Amino acid sequence: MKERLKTEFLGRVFNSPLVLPAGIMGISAASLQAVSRSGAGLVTTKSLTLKPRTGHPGPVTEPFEGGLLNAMGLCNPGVAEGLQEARDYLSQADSGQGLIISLFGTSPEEFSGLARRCGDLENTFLELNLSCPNVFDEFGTPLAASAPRVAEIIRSVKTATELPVIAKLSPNVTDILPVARAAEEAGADALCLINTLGPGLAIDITTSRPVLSNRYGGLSGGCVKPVALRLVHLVSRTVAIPVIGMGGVSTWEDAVEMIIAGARLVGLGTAVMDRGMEVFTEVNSGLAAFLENRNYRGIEEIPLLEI
Ligand code: RRO
Repeated sequence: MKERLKTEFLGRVFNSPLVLPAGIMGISAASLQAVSRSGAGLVTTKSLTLKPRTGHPGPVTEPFEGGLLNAMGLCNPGVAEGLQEARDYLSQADSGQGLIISLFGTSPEEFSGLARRCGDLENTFLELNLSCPNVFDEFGTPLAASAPRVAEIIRSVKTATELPVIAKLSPNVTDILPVARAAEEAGADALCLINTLGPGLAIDITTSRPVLSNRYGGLSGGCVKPVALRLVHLVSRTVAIPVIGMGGVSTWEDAVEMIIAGARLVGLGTAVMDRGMEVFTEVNSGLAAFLENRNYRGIEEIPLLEI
């Protein structure tokens, strides 16, 4: 792995600033390991719930020009099996390969209970998914819409774990800054943004019905990149904790944009679904060449956006 790509995050040094976000190839240790081998510095599990969930019936995805609509519906094997896969992953990971376990709950007690289940893990970060846009019917508005709720959940999780806590925020709010500040004040160690945008609607013109079984789904891919860049910029200049930036990144140039906007690590999600996990190798190569051409020793020397 190229020396210049090594990136510090919350006191550890990873092989690359690139991250596999929650929801893509994050169910098994084998797939997480394969993505690490392709060059991701950190990989994230699918968001885990107390009990296994099958998710929504198909169709759960619909591509469109510029992006992808998804309403997977939080399908996951449940925290017990998810943690077994996490342990298998960790048993083979080197110190430059990080793991983020994503957790989804509906209350402070549920989140802290999930966090407690991760108690025996080392070298792991916990992500609190406060922002799934696809389970309105079951759970209502995502928690990340409310700064006080976000603070309550983070405080509760911080009492239950020593592991660093990352709050995954939603772009689907009028003002993300009060939520980001509340998360930081409550003790979040880092923020991750953005979850998918919308939700949106795709229509089947032959049936006059929604394409997705859930009717609506979150948007990801190239079309959301400008929104992600703006929010990462606003949040990263407002809080002192690091921000993991994601949303529409698929090339090394996109990754550099995200870093200039203020991201400390950069997620590639929909790009992996479009181009396979080799996208990490390609983006790492481009990023390393960029750093070398500019004589930057690492991504932290890339000048940040000042507006
Ligand atoms: O599983 C999903 O439908 C899903 C989740 Br949990 C999420 O956080 N974001 C998303 O776009 N889809």
